Amino acid sequence: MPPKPIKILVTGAGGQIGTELVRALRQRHGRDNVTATDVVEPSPQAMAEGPFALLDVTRRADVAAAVESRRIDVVYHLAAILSARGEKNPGLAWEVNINGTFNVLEVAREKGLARVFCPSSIAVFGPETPKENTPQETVLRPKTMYGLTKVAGELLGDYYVQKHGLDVRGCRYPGIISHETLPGGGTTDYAVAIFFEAVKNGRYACFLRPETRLPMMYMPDCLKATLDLMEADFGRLKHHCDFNLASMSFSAEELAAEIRKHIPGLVVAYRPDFRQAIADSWPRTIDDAAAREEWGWKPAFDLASMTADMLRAVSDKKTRGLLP
Ligand code: NAD
Ligand code: AKB
Repeated sequence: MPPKPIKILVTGAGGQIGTELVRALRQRHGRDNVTATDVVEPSPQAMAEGPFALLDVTRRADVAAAVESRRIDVVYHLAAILSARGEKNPGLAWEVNINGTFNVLEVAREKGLARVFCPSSIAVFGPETPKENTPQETVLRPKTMYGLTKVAGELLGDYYVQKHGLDVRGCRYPGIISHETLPGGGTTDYAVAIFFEAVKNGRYACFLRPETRLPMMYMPDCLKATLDLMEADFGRLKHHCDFNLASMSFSAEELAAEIRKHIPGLVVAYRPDFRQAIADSWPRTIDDAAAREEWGWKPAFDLASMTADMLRAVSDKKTRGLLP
């Protein structure tokens, strides 16, 4: 008998990471074994790619019903309100990030799910954290609502591992750079927007100062990290929900200079807004030795290869008339 297929549910699947993670999971596990869910309906194209259900993670009974009716084994819980949007609406960030995550973990415990993925973020760090080579174990005193909900999410996930024997895993993603779905209201979003504006108009107004350096990662590495962590041998993991994860770090002006190697005329103006204070509170570089040791993490892309690939993909969208 062939092994029973794993049934997967993804929350927040219409977002920047979810759109591409759902595709990667469907390639691995089969189209109909991966249900994408979100509080908003996706594009008709995404709808046509496989099963979708509307699901608000703040409604625990609905989460339980979706898991039950679709006989779900594994949840990738991506629904969240990110840093900049969270500062504009802290109540919503609390509701979705804290109560939504609690609901997903409670349902996972009640239904005896095999595994849950709850991503965290470099937003768990704050101004008192060492900024260079930020250690795995360090001060977690973030100054944003998003950051504090992510600290709580890590602690909650670890609590379910220790207290209930639930297999919960997560890593602290840096800013994710991608070209399929635009980011949903974070502080690192400039590093995506600059590519689209460079290709469309040859100019970009950046909301961070030129010297602001942040940890970033290209989407193919983000997907690889997620899948590798979820497929790692549980017995090898000493950490569970809080793995530091690194790939590249660059400042806004270094990114602009790299893009200028391909688009020499790019003009960038710097007009810092409220997101500057958030960026200033985050690390510049990350020590991800625990992820490397415990599940073999190794990124493939650096600034030069990511930039070349992003420009190829965004220019291709322009040629096909698909730019947003
Ligand atoms: P995103 O903002 O692009 O997508 C989040 C999705 O959640 C959206 O589609 C939104 O509609 C949905 N959502 C919001 N409220 C909901 C609710 N009540 N119920 C169900 N869905 C709801 O976010 P993303 O960038 O794809 O991030 C996914 C996860 O990765 C989040 O946990 C985020 O904190 C984490 N993360 C992302 C980054 C990044 O740079 N993208 C970096 C660090 C961590
Ligand atoms: C944000 O900027 O809020 C996210 C993140 C780093 O968590 N991209």
